[in-house]
Amino acid sequence: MQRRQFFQGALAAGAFTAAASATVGRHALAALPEPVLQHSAATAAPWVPPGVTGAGLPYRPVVTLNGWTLPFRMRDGVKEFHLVAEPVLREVAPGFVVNMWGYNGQSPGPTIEVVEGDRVRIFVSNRLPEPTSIHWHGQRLPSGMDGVAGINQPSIGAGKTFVYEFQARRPGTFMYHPHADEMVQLAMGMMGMWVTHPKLDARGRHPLIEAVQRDYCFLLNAFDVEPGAQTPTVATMFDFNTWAWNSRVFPGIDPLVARLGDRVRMRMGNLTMINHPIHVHGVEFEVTGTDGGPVPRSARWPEVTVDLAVGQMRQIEFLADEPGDWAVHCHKSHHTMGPMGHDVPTMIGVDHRGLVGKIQGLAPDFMVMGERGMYDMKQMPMELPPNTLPMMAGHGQFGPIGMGGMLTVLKVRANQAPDDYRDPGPYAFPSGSVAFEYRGPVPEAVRPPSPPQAAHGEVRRGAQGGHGGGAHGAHGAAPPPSPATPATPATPATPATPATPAPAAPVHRH
Ligand SMILES: [Cu+2]
Repeated sequence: MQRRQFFQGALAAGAFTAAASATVGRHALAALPEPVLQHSAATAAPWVPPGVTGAGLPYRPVVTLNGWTLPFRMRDGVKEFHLVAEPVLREVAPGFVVNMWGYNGQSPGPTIEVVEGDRVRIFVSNRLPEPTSIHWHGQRLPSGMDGVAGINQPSIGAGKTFVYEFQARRPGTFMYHPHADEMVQLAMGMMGMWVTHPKLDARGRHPLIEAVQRDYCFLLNAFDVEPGAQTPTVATMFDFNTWAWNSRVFPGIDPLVARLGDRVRMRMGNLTMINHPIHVHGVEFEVTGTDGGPVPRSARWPEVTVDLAVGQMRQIEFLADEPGDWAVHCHKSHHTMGPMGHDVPTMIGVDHRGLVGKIQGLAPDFMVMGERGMYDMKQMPMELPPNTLPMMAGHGQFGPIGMGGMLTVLKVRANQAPDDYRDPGPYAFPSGSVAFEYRGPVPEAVRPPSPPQAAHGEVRRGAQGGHGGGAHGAHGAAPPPSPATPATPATPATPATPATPAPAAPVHRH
């Protein structure tokens, strides 16, 4: 594959961790645009198209979390893109690389950004070992462009290239993915986002779509990668162990950075097999759009969590008016864990001191959950199999972070420059503004009295509705039975008698 530096100008916006190796080659004037490939999993600079943009006016490009935007070329007023479906090697987090299928060098594929009204032509080359197709989720288009193999078109055989062409008729957040051997191809990471920016009125406005200062997008996806393995198990239906945003897991997910006072949009799509309640700390947001389009203003309400069902997209917006570091995560606690947190037996309350060492003598890989929970595992120097992550891998300025998976940090800073997406580092908390340890005396907790059975260590036998006879009672002269003594009914005829005396029953103490 030929690669040449080309879109230097677009990337010169500069303030970025890694520039996309965006290139266009010598076939730029040939029938097929040479595919642009990406070799980095870092968040690429927002891509501003050079020169004419077809139907579109200038727009604020999106930032794809740990992803990039696919450059196009203009040809006779049509925006031409070239997607290549191919096996890729995706770094899911530092030290964890997975064999995936994706587009143009990465999973997910690049984001496609166009403007409402644009005429778009997408060449799709299949370098997979099996047929594929692309469905343009949510788009208004001619039926023959909808991409369901068998229904709308023949599948794209291995080695073949198909052409899709349609007009981007409505603005919004969309996605693309195969509709051919879906179980395998989605489980392997084949998906991407599509953003159609709105056409604005003469004053540069849209009645339902706000101008924002930061516009982030990402897909929710999941993989089942056996610890130590490198290829996902594609038959898995629910029991995934790698819960990802754009095929990355925390701490591999870049932060969402905002300047204090910025209006921020997040566009999210769910292509896993289960719903994800995405929770944003620190601010309230509104859902301003779905795959169906912008939400009418009268139908918006404040939220701090939005549930993304399978196959749904949600576009949320908020004012970043609270400086600090704020977690953004899926609220399903299993989805903020790394691969090594699954299939661990519950050992809370079990005293297994000394047990691990003995068992490790026989099975060196043996681990158990701590008897005080799993928090300690974050500090435990565990030897992991190669190519996996511990269940909780992150480290913050106050110590280990008890989360992984679908998590990142919204970093709101007063001194972040406009359009600067660089990670500003940990928040400098104003002195006296962080929760702290209390070191004074702690009063004894006042607890409600325990039930009589436990309190007295005495179990009344045969007590029934206040008629309990002394003959059956456990008398004070006898040693009190242990709390474990079963409350055996005196007669077989009253098995349902509760062990706890009715309120009227006298307590016999002689
Ligand atoms: Cu989730």
